[in-house]
Amino acid sequence: MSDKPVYKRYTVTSALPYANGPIHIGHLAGVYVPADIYVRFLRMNDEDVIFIGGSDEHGVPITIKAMQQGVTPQDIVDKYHGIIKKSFEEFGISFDIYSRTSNPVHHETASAFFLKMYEAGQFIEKVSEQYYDEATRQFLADRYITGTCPHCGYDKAYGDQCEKCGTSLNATDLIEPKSVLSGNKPVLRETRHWFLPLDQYEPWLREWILEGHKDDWKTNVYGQCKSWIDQGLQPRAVTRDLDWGVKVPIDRANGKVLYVWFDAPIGYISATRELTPDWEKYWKDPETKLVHFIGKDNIVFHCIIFPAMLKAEGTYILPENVPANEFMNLEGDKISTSRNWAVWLHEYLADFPGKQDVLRYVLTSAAPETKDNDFTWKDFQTRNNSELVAILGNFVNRTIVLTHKYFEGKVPFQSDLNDGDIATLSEMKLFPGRIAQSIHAYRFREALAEMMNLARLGNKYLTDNEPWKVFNHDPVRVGTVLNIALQICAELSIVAEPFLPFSAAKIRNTLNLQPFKWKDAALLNWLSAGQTLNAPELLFEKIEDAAIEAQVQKLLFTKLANEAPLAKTPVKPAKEPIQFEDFAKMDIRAGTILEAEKVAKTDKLLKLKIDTGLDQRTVVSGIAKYFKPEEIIGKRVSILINLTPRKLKGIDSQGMILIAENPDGTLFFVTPDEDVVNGADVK
Ligand code: B3M
Ligand code: ZN
Repeated sequence: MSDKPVYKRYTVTSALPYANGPIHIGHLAGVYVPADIYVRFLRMNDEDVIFIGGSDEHGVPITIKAMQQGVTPQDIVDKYHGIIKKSFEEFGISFDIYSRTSNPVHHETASAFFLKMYEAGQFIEKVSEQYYDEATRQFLADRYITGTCPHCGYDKAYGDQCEKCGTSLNATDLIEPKSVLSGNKPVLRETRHWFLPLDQYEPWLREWILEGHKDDWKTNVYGQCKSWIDQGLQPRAVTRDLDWGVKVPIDRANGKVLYVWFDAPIGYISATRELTPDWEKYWKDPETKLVHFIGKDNIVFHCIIFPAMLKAEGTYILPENVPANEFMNLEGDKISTSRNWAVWLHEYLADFPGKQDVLRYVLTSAAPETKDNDFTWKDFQTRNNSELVAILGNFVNRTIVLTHKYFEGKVPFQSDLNDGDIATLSEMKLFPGRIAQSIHAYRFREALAEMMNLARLGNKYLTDNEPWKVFNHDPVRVGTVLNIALQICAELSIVAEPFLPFSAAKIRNTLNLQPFKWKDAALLNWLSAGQTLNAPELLFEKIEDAAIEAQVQKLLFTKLANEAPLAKTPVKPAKEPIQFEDFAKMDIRAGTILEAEKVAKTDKLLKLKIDTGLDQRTVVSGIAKYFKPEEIIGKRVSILINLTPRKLKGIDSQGMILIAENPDGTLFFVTPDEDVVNGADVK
């Protein structure tokens, strides 16, 4: 493959995260770090590239969260848009624009897009039956409805998708559907919606994807597309009965909005319009390469639905590639916002300030490029300590420190080269091309590994030449060695830039270099003799066991908190609150069962004689099914003694003994401790 791109410019998008929660390592590993590496690399190649991001501020998860918190959806998206945007900035995700779909320009763009398709007759208008909640008087779209997945039996599947098995669902597929709003079983009611007839695009999709992108799309992406297409595509509703979203711009659609997955990808276009008046060339010129970075759960939307929309609209280019990643798990478990099973970026930075590049490095080395992968804190520590610190940091630091020690911080002369020097210099030349090739092919793990191999080459060069042993008898030779080692540092500052932008800048600062272009990476003489260096800056530092244990501990607490309620059998919900006076009216005493016998002609009742400390009285209790009379004689009980006596089967019952009932129906006495005497007050 050649390094030379055939396109004039690039439009690179990254999935718009829902503004209903902060960002975690899964987002970063799957989408934003790879997209950022790609874009930084293209910029260093002087490509005309725009990098588009933004918050997805519509959709049911947002309105549900607002409802749960008693605030407006706008409050929710304002809050999380701010948090998300800040996290991206802190981690050096270098968007040209980070926009949001609640912006007016987006509403206009999405509206116009729909209208153009509508006027060209590209939707099917259909009255169909949808679930409706009679208690709250509204239709239940997508996540407003939950139930059991017909495919895997998971009982918390949503009306649009089962998160357990990943199947995309229609609400009417769910077994035992339930409204999220009222908890009631919804009813079916007729409502009018507009559908994108995806089935009509099938022949075109087959040709465009299954034939056209067989060799250049990742196998995971291609495979998912093929399976969608082979299963047969169905018309898909692009409108919803909701009041949060982009209003459907036709009169008869009063009160309906566009389906979030219709408007969100148009958000890429809106953001570009917001970025530049010259936006059209990034979306309409066939010499522009459009690349979508996404996670695997968004493949169908970016490879099938959005392209069908773009094709239908007619004036837009199509994605040239959609390098979707699989999922990053955390310590063996799927990352989950609702279970708080995640490493949140803002929390990471609070615990590891200044270590953005460490996380970028670890997430790229373990990126889920072809299959799901696991993030573990142990691995994080090892990669930091044995790779970043021991290889990259150590090499750069040794080189700079030795230069300060032997040559007063000035780049020494390169004199006669021996075979080892020549071999090293010619090897150095190969790295930029190899790394570029991997980046062009979206193989970022491989590209990063090559970058580290350059640092390894540097370390080996220093170790082979041992300048610290040579200086005494041959300072000129040491000058040559350190000159070459410094050139490797300079090369590293260039090729590390897409992956580790903060550290690359530190190396440049130390070497007193300006940012380079990628093509300069093959120069080999970035530093001239006599140039002054700055003092070394700390690139990476060892992460101690205690810091890692603290993170593992934090996750352990999360796990315990998640498991505790699951371990218990469901118990009865709490009753209405009462006042203390209500409780204080009850006179409960510790007592002992003296006699017990079955009440004739019933199988439920036992007649008990109880010593209450005040008297011996008769109580009739409905526990005969659970206790044999002979077994309970002598048992300690708690007894309510001031309950108005009542007659049961002709016997006066003068009180009630307290029983604890398990959710499975088994009964137990509420037994006072043995030191508690009969008649003691229970309160
Ligand atoms: N907000 C879904 C997600 O975060 C969605 C992506 C939209 S990209 C146009 O998985
Ligand atoms: Zn399922």
